[in-house]
Amino acid sequence: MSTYSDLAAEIEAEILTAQDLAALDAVRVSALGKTGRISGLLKTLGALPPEERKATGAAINAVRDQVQAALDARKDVLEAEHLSRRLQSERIDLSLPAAPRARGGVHPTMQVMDEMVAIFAEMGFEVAEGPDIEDDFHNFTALNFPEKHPAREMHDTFFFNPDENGVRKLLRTHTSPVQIRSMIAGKPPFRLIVPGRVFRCDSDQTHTPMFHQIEGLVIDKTAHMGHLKWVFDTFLSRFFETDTVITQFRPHHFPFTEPSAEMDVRYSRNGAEIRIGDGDRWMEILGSGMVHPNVLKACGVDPDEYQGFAFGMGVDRLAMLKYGVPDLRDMFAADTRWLSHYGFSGFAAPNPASGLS
Ligand code: 2NL
Repeated sequence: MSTYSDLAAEIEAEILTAQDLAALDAVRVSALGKTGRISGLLKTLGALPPEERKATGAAINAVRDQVQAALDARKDVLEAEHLSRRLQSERIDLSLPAAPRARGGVHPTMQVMDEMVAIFAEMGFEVAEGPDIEDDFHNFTALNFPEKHPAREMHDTFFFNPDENGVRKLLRTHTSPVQIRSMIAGKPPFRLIVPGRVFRCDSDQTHTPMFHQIEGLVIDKTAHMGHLKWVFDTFLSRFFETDTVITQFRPHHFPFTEPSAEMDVRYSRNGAEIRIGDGDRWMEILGSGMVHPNVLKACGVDPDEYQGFAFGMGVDRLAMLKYGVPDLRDMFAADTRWLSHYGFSGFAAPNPASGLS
């Protein structure tokens, strides 16, 4: 019996001097492990006379329980010490300034697009959006493109491979399919503004295969080009923040409008600096016209009852003009230094009152 209490005292002393969890575990293995000292004692039971086994076994088990309890208690102490050491060493000094984190910004093109949409929305235009992947009907046929129009051919349009029925989907070449879908789905009058990505198989110093457009559509009983001129004079003076916008229509041709016109705006140039609102040069700014009766018919709108105007302009070029970016390729280069110079905080929401500036 006294051998057992000596052993228990010896093991308990080891437990109390174990300075960390690893040392404590080594004591546990040497006492209670398969080949440990207490397990060794249990193995000697078999050699004892049967009448002694019960009492001896109970005594050994009591030592084992005592050792286990001492191990558990020491473990609690060591764990608590370990935790408080970590809390000390990993303490965060909340008075230190936080390290600046890399933050995303909004690309100038998207900011300009949002700002343009905000100006039109304030004039009463509804914003409509649609898919990038389109079909021949919505991108061309409904817009009065003749069957053999060159814009349908490979050099201008990205076509997908034909499906099992021989139907080729395409990447929309303008945002007009969205107006087509809106007219088919709704009832006139329509006042729509349609911002979005468009795609053309074209890539050089002044063309990228993906670019951004905003198109507008007004269909009512008496809407005419005079209204369009007011809309644009108002839009341009807000967008370029000047009261002296002068515009002109110049005859043009689009399959989807009749008559068609491009609109130019007066500007001055001083070296690299371009100013809208004064000077004696004309800059082409958008395409427009009265919606062709065939387009209205294709959308279930009666051209004897309704008429209206439509327009389209490139957002990327307007963004370059507004922010004085000289090279279109910079707009698409994804150079983060350039973006942090021209980009805007995600919180800088544009609005018609103050724009972005
Ligand atoms: C340009 C020319 C234009 C339109 C787009 C349009 C849409 C429908 C019906 C008629 Cl659904 N027209 N859109 C009209 C005239 C010009 O864009 O040069 N864009 C950059």
